Amino acid sequence: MSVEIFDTVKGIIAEIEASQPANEEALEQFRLRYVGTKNVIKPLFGEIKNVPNELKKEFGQLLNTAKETAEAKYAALKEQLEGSSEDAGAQGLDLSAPGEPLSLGSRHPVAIVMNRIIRIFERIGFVVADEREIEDDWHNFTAMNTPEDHPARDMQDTFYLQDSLTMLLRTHTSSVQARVMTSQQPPIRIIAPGRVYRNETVSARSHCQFHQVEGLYVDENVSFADMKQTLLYFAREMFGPQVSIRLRPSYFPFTEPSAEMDVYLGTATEKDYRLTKGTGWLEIMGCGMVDPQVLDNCGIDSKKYSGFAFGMGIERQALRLYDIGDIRLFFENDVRFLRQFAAAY
Ligand code: 2U9
Repeated sequence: MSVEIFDTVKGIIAEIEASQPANEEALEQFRLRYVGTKNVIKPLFGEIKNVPNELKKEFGQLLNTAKETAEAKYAALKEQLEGSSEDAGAQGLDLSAPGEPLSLGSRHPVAIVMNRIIRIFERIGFVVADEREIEDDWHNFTAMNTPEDHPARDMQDTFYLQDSLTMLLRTHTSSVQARVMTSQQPPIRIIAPGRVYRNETVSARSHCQFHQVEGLYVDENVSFADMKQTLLYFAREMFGPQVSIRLRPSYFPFTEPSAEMDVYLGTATEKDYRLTKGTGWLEIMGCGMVDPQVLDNCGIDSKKYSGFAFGMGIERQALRLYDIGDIRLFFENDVRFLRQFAAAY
């Protein structure tokens, strides 16, 4: 019996010490329970008579401690709560006032264009592949048929990591496809959107960082005709069902044959005339059949499989779409510029 009653009082002291009433109502509950005329400590004084004589003194002291702890804590809490509302009042704060409304953000124009391109390819089964921006030169260059003496590897073009001859900031998202091809076998149908870096002087027309979307399709019997139809579908989804496309011969180290794709927008509007320099044709991407050597480099049997690939720069498209005159605006993140773009995705 005596041990139990000691534990009860100790439990009350612990409860008092742990209480943290956050407002006046909770403080009043605290007062009623531990300090008021019907507090939980008072009736325990009546128990002194039941405690063995040799423990009476200790029990009495414990009860006094409980009482004093409750009173001291109540006084401190009261001062704290009153003080904080007085402080707020003194500073002219109205704690009951509603908060500042949060304004909705808007998507970055580069993200809007990139997401639109991604959605178009996702609808025909392409899957987004996401990878690292710091790459090794094998995935960025060697696998992509860009040998060690190729000018694209020059210090002027590529940001190498300090003191490293092999680690760099990727110069294109092709390294993503190289990583996918070395880790899985066809069928492969991916798009690789992302930021890339080139060591170029920043101006209104070019920047040391920009975004690309590249695509890759590898399977048995993939032909140039498959590529042409896929890219025609893309052009019509992006620019409208009336557009046509043309492919002009080009060169990339990783595709053979290679082509540039133009979209025919016409010259009906003044903007179309200006964008296409009066020709009606707008250049939008590079493409080609994946060079069999690139497939072999990545461990895919080029006798069994073939594929096509394409790549486009996003900033260039966004500049045209929104009639923006300076690429640097995309990277300054001035909200007066950014807040002008609203999009559902
Ligand atoms: C693999 C094989 C081939 C990706 C391709 C282009 C053509 C292209 C440029 C457009 C403007 C880059 O943003 S830009 O500067 N890209 O013209 N890119 S084919 O070819 C690949 C990719 C991965 C494994």
